[in-house]
Amino acid sequence: MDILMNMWSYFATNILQQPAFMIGLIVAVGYILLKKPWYDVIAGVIKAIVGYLILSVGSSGLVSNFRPVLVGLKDRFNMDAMVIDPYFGQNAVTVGVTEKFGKGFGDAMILLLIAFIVNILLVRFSKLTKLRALFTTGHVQVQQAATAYWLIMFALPGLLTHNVALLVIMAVILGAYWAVGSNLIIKPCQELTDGAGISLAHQQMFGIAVNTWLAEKLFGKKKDGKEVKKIDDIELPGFMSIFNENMVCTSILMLLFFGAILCILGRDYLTEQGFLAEGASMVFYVIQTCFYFSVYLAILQLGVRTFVTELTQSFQGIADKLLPGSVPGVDCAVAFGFGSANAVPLGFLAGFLGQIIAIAALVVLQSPVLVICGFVPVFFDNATIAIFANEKGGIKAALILPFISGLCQVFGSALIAGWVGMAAYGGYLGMWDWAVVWPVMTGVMKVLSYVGVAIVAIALLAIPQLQYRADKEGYFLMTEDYEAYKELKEKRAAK
Ligand code: ASC
Repeated sequence: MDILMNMWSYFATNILQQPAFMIGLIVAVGYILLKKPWYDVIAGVIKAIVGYLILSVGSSGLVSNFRPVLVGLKDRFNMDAMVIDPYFGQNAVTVGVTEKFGKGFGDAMILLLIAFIVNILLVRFSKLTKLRALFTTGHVQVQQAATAYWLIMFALPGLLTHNVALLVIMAVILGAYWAVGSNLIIKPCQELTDGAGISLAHQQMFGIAVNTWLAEKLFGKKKDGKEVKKIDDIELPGFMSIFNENMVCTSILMLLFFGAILCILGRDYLTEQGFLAEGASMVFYVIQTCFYFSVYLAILQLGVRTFVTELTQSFQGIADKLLPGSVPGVDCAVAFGFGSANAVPLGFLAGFLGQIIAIAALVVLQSPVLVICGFVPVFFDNATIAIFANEKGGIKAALILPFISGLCQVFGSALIAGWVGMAAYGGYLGMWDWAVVWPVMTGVMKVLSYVGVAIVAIALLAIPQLQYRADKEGYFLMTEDYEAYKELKEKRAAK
């Protein structure tokens, strides 16, 4: 048993929680199943791992550069507030879970393994479950397992003394959430990437589904058949035309935005914290810091281009032999390699505006829980939502929907984190699904106990059934043969 536990722990730490190696493993298995020569397998695996590591350099560069800037506001003004950010959320669980529930953090990692197995099984039996997507984003799974661990223990305190039952219930709910969420957005992902055969497995999957739907319903093609104006269709006149270039647009917007925040933080604070060297030029420090935003975005997009092709091709082996008709779910930053590049800074700024207004409302209403924007939700959620919203509803959708999403992130997080007691430990995950969907699921389970668990599980698993019913002919075709699916769609449109 010990040997097994050690093997699991080694696998979990080095592969399952490290998306680059998880993707590498998937590519290896896929190519081996496709009977590729060994040297092609090695080349593919290396490209996939290096590509994913490049993506991680981009996304962690963004996180480590810009998170302290936002969190700095809290220190600078001595605010007693909770930060909505996955890393702060995970930290709150690590610090608080023993005090609050008398449990260690270790169980959350066992929960991760069982939930992942639930995800694989649900996809393996896709004929029955209609689920087609496998979650591969390990670092996100760790953060979610930690938060789910807390939320479910809060909802079902009677289970605290029944370890096995507790873990099984958690794993079923979390594993179903992963499989159902990632499956839910296969169609918009296939449309965005023109059939790359991937979905997203992150923290705003329901958020993407809801906002894509709203974008189409509220802002989509009008009855007169006129196409909506997407971000890239807009030709800006005169000097404004420089904004059409993504790198220029992002750099200028970030210079205005983060430049203002850096100035508010002030030279003294920045030097004190070690961001700015003693005696260095503040002007050039601000310019360089803000331009790094575009640098990391460019790196991130290079990473996406490097590994997505390998993953798409190799996954065919897994989809043919092991998990029929399935696709891998990957990091939301992959969306930044597709669609309109300018949707990224615009969605971010619209979401930020929403969050700031929501925070001001919490202050005015004297809410017992105050919130500080975390960089990860405000950027990665809202930029991703803007990309999908722009595809269906154009620029208006790409601005308005992330704005509303910013409101949801703050209000939803304040509500749930205050209620379950996580706010007292300084952080909550704060991403869209965890600010909107999980609070509802937690509420249902808290009020109805085991009946609530059954309702949540059944409701989740019913979603893919409804999706399948809505398009029986196209449902599996869109993952198995996207070209044929497009023909089917054209035929339908012609009718
Ligand atoms: C998260 C998280 C990150 C980012 C990254 C985006 O939720 O924990 O580090 O989003 O995955 O690429």
